[in-house]
Amino acid sequence: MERTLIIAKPDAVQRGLVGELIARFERRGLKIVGLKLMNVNTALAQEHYKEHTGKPFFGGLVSYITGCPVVIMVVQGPNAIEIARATIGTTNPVAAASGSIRGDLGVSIGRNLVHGSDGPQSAEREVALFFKSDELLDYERSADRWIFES
Ligand code: D4T
Repeated sequence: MERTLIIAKPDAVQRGLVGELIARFERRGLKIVGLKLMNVNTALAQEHYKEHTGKPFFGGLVSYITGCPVVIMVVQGPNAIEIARATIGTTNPVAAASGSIRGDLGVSIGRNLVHGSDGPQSAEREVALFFKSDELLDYERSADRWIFES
């Protein structure tokens, strides 16, 4: 069982695609265990994207993610990280497969709609950046945990 951080980025919020994005993760079978609408401040954005510090697109990326509200989610399920990344599609929407969020709804790498953690360590780090532990549901103890049983 894994948890991963998903961000519906400012362009997704502005384009009214939050419901569409949430629906795709839900329909895929992942369970929402945390959800909030928020403004990301510069310090949080720089921390979240710290692996990209110094890259040519870093400044634009930080101003983009801090410019308008975002919707942040934690989704959970077996292999949630890889499944969420496949649901999202490759970083550049130009190359993203049809059927993925970016392949169906995106056109530009700088406005690629959605973020998903890229591995177990980044998922753990990013979930902790955006959520306190008491803001997350514990599905393994909840009444509908049966949905993940095989
Ligand atoms: P995120 O992190 O937003 O889910 O995207 P990815 O995991 O798919 O891609 P990434 O970390 O390599 O890039 C982070 C973020 O930076 C933007 N970006 C990236 C950009 O504007 N220009 C670029 O050349 C690259 C590589 C898009 C996503």
